[in-house]
Amino acid sequence: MVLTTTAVLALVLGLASQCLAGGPADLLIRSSGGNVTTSIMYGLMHEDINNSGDGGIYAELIRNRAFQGSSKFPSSLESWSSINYATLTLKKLATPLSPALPNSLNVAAGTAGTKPDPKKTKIGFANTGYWGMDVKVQNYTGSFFVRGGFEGAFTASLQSAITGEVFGSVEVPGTQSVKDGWVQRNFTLVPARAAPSSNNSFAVTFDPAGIREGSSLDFNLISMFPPTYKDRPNGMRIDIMEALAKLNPKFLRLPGGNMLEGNTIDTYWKWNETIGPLKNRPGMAGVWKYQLTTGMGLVEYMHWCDDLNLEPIVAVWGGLSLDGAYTPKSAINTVVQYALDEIEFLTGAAATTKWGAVRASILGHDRPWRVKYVEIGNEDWLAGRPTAFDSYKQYRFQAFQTAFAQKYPDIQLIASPSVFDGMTIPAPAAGDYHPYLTPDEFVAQFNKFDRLSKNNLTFIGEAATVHANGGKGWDGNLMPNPWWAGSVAEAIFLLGAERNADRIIGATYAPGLRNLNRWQWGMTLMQHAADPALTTLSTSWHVWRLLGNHVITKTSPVTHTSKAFSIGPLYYVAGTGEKGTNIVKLAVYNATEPVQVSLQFESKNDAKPKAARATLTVLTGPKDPYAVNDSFTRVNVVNETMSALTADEKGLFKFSLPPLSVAVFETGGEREGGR
Ligand SMILES: *[C@@H]1O[C@H](CO)[C@@H](O)[C@H](O)[C@H]1NC(C)=O
Ligand SMILES: *[C@@H]1O[C@H](CO)[C@@H](O)[C@H](O)[C@H]1NC(C)=O
Ligand SMILES: *[C@@H]1O[C@H](CO)[C@@H](O)[C@H](O)[C@H]1NC(C)=O
Ligand SMILES: *[C@@H]1O[C@H](CO)[C@@H](O)[C@H](O)[C@H]1NC(C)=O
Ligand SMILES: *[C@@H]1O[C@H](CO)[C@@H](O)[C@H](O)[C@H]1NC(C)=O
Ligand SMILES: *[C@@H]1O[C@H](CO)[C@@H](O)[C@H](O)[C@H]1NC(C)=O
Ligand SMILES: *[C@@H]1O[C@H](CO)[C@@H](O)[C@H](O)[C@H]1NC(C)=O
Ligand SMILES: CC(=O)N[C@H]1CO[C@H](CO)[C@@H](O)[C@@H]1O
Ligand SMILES: CC(=O)N[C@H]1CO[C@H](CO)[C@@H](O)[C@@H]1O
Ligand SMILES: CC(=O)N[C@H]1CO[C@H](CO)[C@@H](O)[C@@H]1O
Repeated sequence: MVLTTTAVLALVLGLASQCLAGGPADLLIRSSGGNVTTSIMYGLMHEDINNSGDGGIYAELIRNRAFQGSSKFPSSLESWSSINYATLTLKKLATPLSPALPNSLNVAAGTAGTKPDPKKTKIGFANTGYWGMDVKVQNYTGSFFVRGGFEGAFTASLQSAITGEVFGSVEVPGTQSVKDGWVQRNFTLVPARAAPSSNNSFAVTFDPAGIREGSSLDFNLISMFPPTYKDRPNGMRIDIMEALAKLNPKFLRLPGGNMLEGNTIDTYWKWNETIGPLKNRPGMAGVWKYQLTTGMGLVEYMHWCDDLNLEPIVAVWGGLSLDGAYTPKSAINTVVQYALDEIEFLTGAAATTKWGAVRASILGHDRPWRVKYVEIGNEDWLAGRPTAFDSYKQYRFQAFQTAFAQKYPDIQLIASPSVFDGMTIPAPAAGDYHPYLTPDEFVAQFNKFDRLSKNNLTFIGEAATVHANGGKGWDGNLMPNPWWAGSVAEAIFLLGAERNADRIIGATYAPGLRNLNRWQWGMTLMQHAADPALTTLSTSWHVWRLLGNHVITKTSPVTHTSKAFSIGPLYYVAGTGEKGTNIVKLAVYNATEPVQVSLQFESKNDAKPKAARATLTVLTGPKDPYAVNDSFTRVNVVNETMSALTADEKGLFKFSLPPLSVAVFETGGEREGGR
């Protein structure tokens, strides 16, 4: 960032604040006016990109656990290897485990010509996981299906992928002889000691002499989980969920963006194929170059909402795929019905609705969820434009709106384009705006939403700074990581959204997560690998966390008496919080000197405002605004300081904010701060 001409501005500013010292406040927070906010301003969005789902927040350790495939990503033995010269073959049996999982692994003793280790009697297969597996002294809950008569026991173990050292193992009883039948074998494995690194693998071995039918055994759905967040079976990784919880999010946009659309018109995210037992889930061709297990399905997303107390923003398929194909008008009602069924599956009464009954039978209980927000599609202005977008404007969105108004009139619908993408959104629906910008562009959008009319409710379902100032395009100069100047610019954009939080439903960074071993998209809130010690929180994580942890429920108008503050270098929003506190969020951009701030709360009556206390939390970054938290080293370049402030006898709070900083000022509580 170049800060040449701003030196002059800072000089002027310095003078201005000196003039004001002891005088009236630069910022006067009004006691009346303002708007009630949606109170769900900060939330989450998840897309299975770069193994952020499978191999990411979804805690499954075994990669390619059920040999799922598609025409785009054919079924394979990727991530599996043979132990002691066993012959591993991918098979499509006449009696598969289930119609959803037609492929399985056939394991036979090594064929003639190979040289099994004479000291070893057991053969088997090993899995390397998603670039390793974290091994600690804790419960690993596993299961596999096996077909074929066998006497003896299987050994399930966790071992080093480098030295072969075994950290823990468990004996799993063999199968009864069930001709052509599949038998599930469950186990709990507790390693005797922790592994020194995460470069470990999981293995299943057995003595081939125990095979009673033919000369081989078949295996499928080989799965193993470490302890999960809130102990959910088929659940989420604890460290990642904890880092997300610290953001104090209020909503989850699910199940993703491009992933919902799918690559082709018949390979969209089919909610009905992501529910129920894992053996009934075929998986799908992902849109980010890998097959998805869909182990993290619709219900798992809802559990995620339950566990973090999030408002689900359920995106339903809108009849568009990434190749630009879209559903013709004559068939749109089928697509609408499919979405209505999904909402009925989530919210319908078990006793009186078809899909509510399916939910009850799958989950074993009949509690329906409450869904207040439904988004129709994802970025319908983008793929296949202009004709696909025309179809959305002409009949696709309308068909959903008519049907939902009839069946679910209380649900707030969100169109996937926003008014800024060139769609007139028919009220009361909202639009979805996805800015991926440079820092300067974000800062320039500080007052973008001031001009939104009440009828143009907007959701910011994705946002991130992706290029340095002057950068453009998706293929060249994307930044490799969030960086401080970009994160500050995001803050300023968010303050602009919060100023208008009666018209902005909420905002979320995207994408949120990425596996460091599949670095496809630089900008993510958090990065992770198999080893939880490598989970890295970006500069943006720190900024979004600070802003998200001070919830404004009603905005307060602010008047500024210093002309220099009209638009930059200081940006701010004020309001009252959940507990009646006064909150002012501030950020400084493009200044070379610290900005002196004095702020005051307007008194309702003429009584002399009493002295009050507040806490000021300030985030600053490294000297180099392009420095990032180094992936794999967990270096945190964001510094947080908290200080206690006391107002002077006139009720003025005075403080200084460094260049490129983000701050939250919050008064002590009810009746404090001169209210
Ligand atoms: C809501 O906020 C906007 C922008 O600050 C303001 O113009 C408007 O008067 C406010 N509305 C109410 C009802 O206070
Ligand atoms: C694990 O170690 C093996 C053997 O040294 C190496 O080939 C592999 O790349 C390592 N895997 C990871 C994820 O580090
Ligand atoms: C494994 O789970 C059991 C049962 O919940 C529990 O008693 C035990 O402490 C756990 N073991 C470890 C190592 O966490
Ligand atoms: C294995 O565990 C699953 C999930 O908890 C359970 O549904 C199944 O009945 C168990 N199978 C056996 C054979 O114990
Ligand atoms: C899920 O729904 C889609 C769309 O109606 C349908 O094509 C598909 O066959 C369904 N899948 C299953 C397993 O019923
Ligand atoms: C920041 O300062 C630079 C250099 O003066 C200027 O080009 C840029 O427009 C400024 N950005 C904003 C958002 O004010
Ligand atoms: C963080 O800020 C405090 C207060 O200004 C300072 O004492 C400390 O050295 C800073 N830490 C880092 C890592 O910059
Ligand atoms: C830009 C835009 O689409 N604005 C819309 C805001 O809402 C009103 C009322 O629904 C529309 O008439 C505008 O077109
Ligand atoms: C599957 C895939 O596209 N993975 C990408 C993840 O990111 C790395 C690093 O940019 C790429 O090399 C991979 O191709
Ligand atoms: C990749 C990168 O920029 N890493 C930086 C992370 O932060 C430390 C401390 O500021 C720097 O030394 C690294 O260069």
